[in-house]
Amino acid sequence: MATTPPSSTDTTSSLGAGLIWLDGALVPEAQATVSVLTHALHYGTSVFEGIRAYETDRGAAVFRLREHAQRLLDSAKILGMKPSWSVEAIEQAIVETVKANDRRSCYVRPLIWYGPESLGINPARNKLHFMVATLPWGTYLGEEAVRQGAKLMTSSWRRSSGDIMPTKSKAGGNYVNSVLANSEARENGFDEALLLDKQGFVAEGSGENVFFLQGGTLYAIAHSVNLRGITRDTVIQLARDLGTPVENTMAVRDELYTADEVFMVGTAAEVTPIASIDRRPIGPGAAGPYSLAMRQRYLEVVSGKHPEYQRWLTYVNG
Ligand code: PPE
Repeated sequence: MATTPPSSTDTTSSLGAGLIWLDGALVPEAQATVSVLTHALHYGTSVFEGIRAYETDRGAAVFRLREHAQRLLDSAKILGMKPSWSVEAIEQAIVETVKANDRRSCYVRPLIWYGPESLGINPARNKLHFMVATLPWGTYLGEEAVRQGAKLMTSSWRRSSGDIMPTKSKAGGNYVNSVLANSEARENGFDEALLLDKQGFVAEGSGENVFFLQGGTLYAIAHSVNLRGITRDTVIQLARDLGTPVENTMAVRDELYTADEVFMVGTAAEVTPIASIDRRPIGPGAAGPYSLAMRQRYLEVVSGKHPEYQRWLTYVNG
């Protein structure tokens, strides 16, 4: 039966990304397409970042750009990729893309991936490509989850261990683990998944790091399989500057059940209070006061309201 092949634009839905940086040029979203034989599409051989730019009094500012650009290159290095882009070139592409789309605030998604030069597992002959997209993106787990606290479910999927997947790399393939855990939680009526390691220690959310408050001390879940969270680092510094004692810790899930408060952090999730885990209310079963205050503080800092944290902001208009 003769069929008409769809044109590339028929299969491209618009996410409102506008102009996308693709290998050195800004192209409209509908034209920023790749071959179906792209190595990364078959084997997950890509590395990415999630960054946010926020509206400030001086126009859009990218939050902690250097740390994100450096982590992108670290992720590539872990996979054995040899990108030719410097950290400065990556930063510049990001700033240019935010500027070109005249964004006041947005989510920024850079991606480095192996192209279609050969099919088969070994990527030695595949070229690396680099793109940056900027998207309008609101609260990650929904407005209600932020206001009332999100409902977490311990996932039946365990966090990949470091001897199976390179979990410090933000590699596309690693995210199958997160997709499975998050989908399971959503299909069961929860907002987000909490992943444990094989021994039952709390690792992280499908896309967030975890904190809990107990007796006035803030505990930052520390687990070597977790992504080195930039928001986690930000929140630790903000908490210490506010005089809250902070400790890095491993924890099992029942320590979270009985905590005074639990919250999750990430570039997309920002600071999201947790109301319940596995249907057990955390504290009063609503967003806790410390979590809400930290969320507020974080949103002020990222939008340039506190001069002492200006070093974390890159203003796209200079
Ligand atoms: N753990 C994981 C597994 C993770 O994906 C993220 C970010 C974090 C922790 C927090 O890291 P940081 O953003 O540096 O504070 N998750 C990104 C992807 C979200 C998505 O849906 O895609 C993000 O928040 O941008």
